[in-house]
Amino acid sequence: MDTCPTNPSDLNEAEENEIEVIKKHKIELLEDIKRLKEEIAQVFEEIDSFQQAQTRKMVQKDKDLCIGRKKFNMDPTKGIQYLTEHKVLSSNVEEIAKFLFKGEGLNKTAIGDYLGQRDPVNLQVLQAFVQCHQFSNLNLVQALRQFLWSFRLPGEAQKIDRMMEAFANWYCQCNPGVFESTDTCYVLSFSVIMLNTSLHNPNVKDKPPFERFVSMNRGINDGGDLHEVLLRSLFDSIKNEPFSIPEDDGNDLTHTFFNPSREGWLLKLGGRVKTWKRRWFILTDNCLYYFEFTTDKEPLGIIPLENLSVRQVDDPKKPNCFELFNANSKGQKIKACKTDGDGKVVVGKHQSYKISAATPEQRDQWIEAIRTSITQDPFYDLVSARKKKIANKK
Ligand code: 4IP
Repeated sequence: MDTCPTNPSDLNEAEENEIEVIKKHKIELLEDIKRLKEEIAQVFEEIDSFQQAQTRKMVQKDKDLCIGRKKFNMDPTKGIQYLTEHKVLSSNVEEIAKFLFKGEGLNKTAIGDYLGQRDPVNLQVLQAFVQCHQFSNLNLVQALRQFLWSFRLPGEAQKIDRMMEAFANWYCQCNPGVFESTDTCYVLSFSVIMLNTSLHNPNVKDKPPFERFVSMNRGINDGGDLHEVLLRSLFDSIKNEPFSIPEDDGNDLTHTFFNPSREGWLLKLGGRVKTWKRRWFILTDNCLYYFEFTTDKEPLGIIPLENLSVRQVDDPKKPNCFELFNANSKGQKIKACKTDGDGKVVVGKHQSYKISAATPEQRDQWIEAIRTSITQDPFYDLVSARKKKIANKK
């Protein structure tokens, strides 16, 4: 039915009402839109500030990570402490181990130092770190290549012992049945490292043939011999390609691990007559030699380092001093020989050797090199102790 009004004034009123209603709706709609816009703006603002906070957090985390790495490289324990305190790392040992295993921006000497420490947490991290390596179906040399590349083996015998023990344990778990025991794997690992040195260190003139490598490893498999095919493959692998060792300080394993050597001018204090003499020192084969001139063939003195200790000392007259001393038998003369004024070789008269270096850095480098040299013997002792253990199982 047609509902159009017939009266024009009625029509206007109806129209006006309708217009009013439309206007009201429009106003409401505009208000709704305005409110919605405000809400959207607010949401965007919140998203923005959330993103900014996230970015700030990430930037802060990156900064903390960067600082933590630097600290770690200077002092590994302090570095890890910083990273956990700043929540870059949790204190979970697996997480710390993965961080070290990944090793981004970390100095491999510092990683080795951290892993070698005796603290219970470090020992747990060491276990977890070793288990980050995948050794299944790798022969011992392949596994050692991987392992020795992931950090720099410290010089201290006890640290090396712990690390190689952890390595041997994990290798045997990854490759059951290859060796009779972890001790076999441990001894063979050292044997392979020594072989690497003998074959590739230019200072070692007597290069061992395969037969010597076989005889070195007689009876190490819990009394039995290892299969020659296995030994041959390890021998050939090392002969064809030496271990690659991280070179944080420019040295490599073949030179520093077993045959540390160093030479340079130092001042030495006399034994009975306390005069300082400038001498050319050479550290090699676990002995310290000193010469009057660099070109001299015969040394003025030879000091075997066996059983000696070295430490930094102060002297009122000379800077950067260190001393070789006998920690076990104080007051006794150090076993050494020297050439006297008539050219005769006589025993030394020193209870300690006080030596002065040109700079604190050189002093520290000499101390470190001598220490590394001194730790050779306990290291060999470790292997022979393990061999004895195997022999006693027979
Ligand atoms: C000498 O002093 C030298 O310092 C010797 O050093 C030293 O022997 C002597 O020690 C000391 O008496 P003078 O030259 O002033 O006489 P070098 O051999 O390097 O020349 P050491 O044992 O340090 O080599 P004693 O202990 O022999 O007196």
